[in-house]
Amino acid sequence: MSTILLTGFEPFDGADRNPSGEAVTEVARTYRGPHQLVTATLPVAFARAAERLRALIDEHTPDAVVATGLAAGSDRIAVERVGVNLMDARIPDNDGRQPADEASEPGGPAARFATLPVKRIARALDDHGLPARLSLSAGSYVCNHVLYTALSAVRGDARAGFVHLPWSSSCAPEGAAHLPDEDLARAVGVVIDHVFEPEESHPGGSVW
Ligand code: PCA
Repeated sequence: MSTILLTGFEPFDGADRNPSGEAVTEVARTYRGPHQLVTATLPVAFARAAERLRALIDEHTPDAVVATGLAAGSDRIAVERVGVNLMDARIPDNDGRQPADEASEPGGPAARFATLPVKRIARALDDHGLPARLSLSAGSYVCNHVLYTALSAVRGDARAGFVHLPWSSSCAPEGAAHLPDEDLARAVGVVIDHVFEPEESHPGGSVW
């Protein structure tokens, strides 16, 4: 049986909820296989998030890592294609740390491509009526750091990638784009159902 490590994040930036952690908790509650699912809610703190992720990978040796986070302002589910070796924070993390122009991993490659079948996943989301797009940047905050770290930490041919979620309807700030809570949980479920499928090769560009 394959093991998937699925993560979301705690709240940050003064919010009291984070839809990614909530969607992951909901999937953990309802998932019925066929894979073994290990779930975690990561702190929105550069050092501790990476440390926790590496510890989870050491402990469970997952065959795939699917990390999720909130992209406030987005109205679509964004399947990230690349993590960059950069920490450049617009706001302090939950430990008060605000790196500027620092490497995620000193000496590491400038970028690492996600190894999930990103086009296959974006299409699957679309097939399920969920608004999806491919994204060429996960930013330079804690989500990107987690994606870059996951791609560095997985063993052998294990896959890793990141999916950014919009706000959920129940916690979106006034005027912010959002999707129904159940759609976000459903989207995370669709993603994990397709992580081991072959990638689709067709022209796609950055927008689905
Ligand atoms: N989103 C932030 C960090 C945690 C989260 O849910 C980001 O996009 O980096």
